[in-house]
Amino acid sequence: MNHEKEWDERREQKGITRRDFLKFCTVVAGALGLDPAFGPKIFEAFAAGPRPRVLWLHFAECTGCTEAVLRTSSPGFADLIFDVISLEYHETLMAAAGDTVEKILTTTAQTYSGQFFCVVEGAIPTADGGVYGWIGGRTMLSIAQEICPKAKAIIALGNCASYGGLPAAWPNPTGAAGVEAALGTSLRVPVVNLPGCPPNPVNFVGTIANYLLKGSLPSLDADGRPVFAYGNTVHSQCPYRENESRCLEDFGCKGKICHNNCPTIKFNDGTSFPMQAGHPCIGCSEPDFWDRMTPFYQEGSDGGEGSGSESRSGSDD
Ligand code: FSX
Ligand code: F3S
Repeated sequence: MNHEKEWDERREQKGITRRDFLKFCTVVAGALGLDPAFGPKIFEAFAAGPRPRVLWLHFAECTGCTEAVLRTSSPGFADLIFDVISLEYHETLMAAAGDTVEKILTTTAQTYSGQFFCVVEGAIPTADGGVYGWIGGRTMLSIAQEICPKAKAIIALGNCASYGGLPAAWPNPTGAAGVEAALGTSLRVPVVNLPGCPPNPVNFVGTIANYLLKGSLPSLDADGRPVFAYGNTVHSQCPYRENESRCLEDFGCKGKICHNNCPTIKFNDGTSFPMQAGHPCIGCSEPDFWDRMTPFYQEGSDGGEGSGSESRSGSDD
């Protein structure tokens, strides 16, 4: 059976219509800054196959990045995402555990060396030889040192994998660091950082789509983030710029110094984003955000009752 037919059947078994998938591809095209007319091209790129192989590693984290991918509204966003990649290893989603799956990780990395994407979630504890983080009797550091250099490219998913995130907050006794910092300058594999706590799954799929469409990784900013998603500040895309009753700057919003596309792509199938729900931006897409962006909240200039109170009630647009 050819790939497109097999893919079509699998999609239909999951109750995802061609139309659903096309709609999703149009959202991805929008995230990539492409005209919506590119939606069908992305659709074709995913359908043409083969699906890119992915080994997905979990290190020091809250697993919110995977949860962000899984806990989304219908049509099954997670199904859509996991339909565009061939997921060979993912500790949260695998039913099996123990020696058998550990073997899958090492043998797949060996067999497909240079051909798979390695998605990393979570920071890597590096202090004292990495003794502060273990999985299956090995340090997270040694797993990363074995698997990551064999990848075609590494996608650091979330702020923890990108820059250390919460585990690296001061005083960082475990020496937690993002993938690039933990593996050092000897790492020859390109790393795409997709920060956010959690990151937007659309930007993850956009990165893969960019690769399938152009055969290359997206262009990155100075902090290793794709320009298509992180090229502008949150504030510059925020619909509440001119609306004092909704703007949350007085309450500590970091939208002016944080780069991400939350207001345009939104979360949960385009439903909402933090400021729309009345929550200030906490700057979670920037390096060292726990040290640089805290306190996340501040009392409003009128003691908390004036500016922004309408949005804090959770009212919609
Ligand atoms: Fe970090 Fe992700 Fe925040 Fe949590 O895997 S970016 S703490 S949402 O889970 O790593
Ligand atoms: Fe939006 Fe006001 Fe924050 S315009 S990004 S809520 S500062």
